[in-house]
Amino acid sequence: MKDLTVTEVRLTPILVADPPLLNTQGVHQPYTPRLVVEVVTAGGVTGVGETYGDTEYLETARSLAERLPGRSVTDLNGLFSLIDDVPLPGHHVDGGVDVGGLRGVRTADKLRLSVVSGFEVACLDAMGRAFDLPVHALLGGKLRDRVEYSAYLFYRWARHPEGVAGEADDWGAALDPEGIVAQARRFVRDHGFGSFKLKGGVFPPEEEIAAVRALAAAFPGRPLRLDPNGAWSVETSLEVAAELRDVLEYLEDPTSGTPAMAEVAARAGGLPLATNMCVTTFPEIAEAFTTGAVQVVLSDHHYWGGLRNTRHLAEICRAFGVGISMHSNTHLGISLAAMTHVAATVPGLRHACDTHYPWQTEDVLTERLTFTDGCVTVPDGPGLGVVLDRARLDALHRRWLADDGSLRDRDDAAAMRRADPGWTAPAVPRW
Ligand code: GKR
Ligand code: MG
Repeated sequence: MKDLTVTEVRLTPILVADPPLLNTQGVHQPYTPRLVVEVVTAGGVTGVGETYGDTEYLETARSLAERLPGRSVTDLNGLFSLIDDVPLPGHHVDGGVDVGGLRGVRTADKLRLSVVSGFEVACLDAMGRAFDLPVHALLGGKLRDRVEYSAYLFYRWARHPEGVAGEADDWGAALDPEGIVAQARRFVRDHGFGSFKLKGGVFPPEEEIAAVRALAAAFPGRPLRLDPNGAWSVETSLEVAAELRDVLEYLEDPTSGTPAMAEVAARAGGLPLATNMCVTTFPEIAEAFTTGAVQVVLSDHHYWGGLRNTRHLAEICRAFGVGISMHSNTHLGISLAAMTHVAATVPGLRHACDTHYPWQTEDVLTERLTFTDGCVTVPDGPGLGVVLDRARLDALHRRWLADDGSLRDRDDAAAMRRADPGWTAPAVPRW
């Protein structure tokens, strides 16, 4: 058997091109930080993982990386003990830090677990390569051969603000119902998506209701979701729920905080609520599930500490009769592969997963993953089934090195201030 002892961990922070997608906090920066984790073993096998790349993640990852050599890549449980001893970046405290706005508190747990996830995925990839097994086999085996994703629609500008360097694309602006429907049609043409999620919280709710209605008219009977990232009050959420109940699969994080979500859920006339904001760690589950605040949890395997924890979460959801699907943020193919492997193993996955991937024209893989009929075929090759393109990785790392620091931490509000100097991200629901 190959020697699975870790001899080296390579961390490569990168900046990835991102289009000017709008959300309630602001707009995406032209480049978003991600971190690629490589775990090298004595037997010559290397595994890759990907996670958030902002400075605090990178610093925490560096401390964890120092502790890994000499341990086995099979010691996945040990990663969680190791991370507990890792010092948190300066401003973090164990209880959590208020990151401002509707995003609320970012807990130390979430930071640690997001870092662990990149290492866990890299270790699973290394194990899979060493044993000649796909990651889904290491997770107990796939239950499906394809994982369905939804088209992730965004209001967007045609280009980044004047004076901001960024990559051009040919999508044009989408700022009204016609623009959103045109965007959806392109996603269907290029990737075959069969369900649609609109990122809301950008315009007054009546405009976003009109956009969802236009999607329903253009794609009758297709599952639709609207996600304003907590930008609405309870009353506004209820008004939107009443307007769109007949066409929505679910309403995602209409309002902010578990008690407010519970109030909306109780009065939304049976329209399910989904979240990737009020249930993001295990300690948050009890309140949300016992108060009926959410009917679908969107797991981000990064927040949750990796693929095995995502499966634990899925089991807890199953026990409570709560649905499960996947959340995404700007990410590359390593994370899409990881999401696909774990999603393939989760029983009762009834909602298409989210992905930003089609918005990312750059990647660090020799071959990008593709969507057919909106689905990714579950890779059956060893490990994640993806191959790192070192030249691409180096190029995106050089971009990170060349940055003066202003893009190394994602800040949608700061990016918006380049267009609107008076902009501040809302701290309370906007509508
Ligand atoms: O990329 O603008 C965005 C999204 O708003 C992202 O930051 C969210 O985390 O996609 C996410 C969501 O579903 O809330
Ligand atoms: Mg969401």
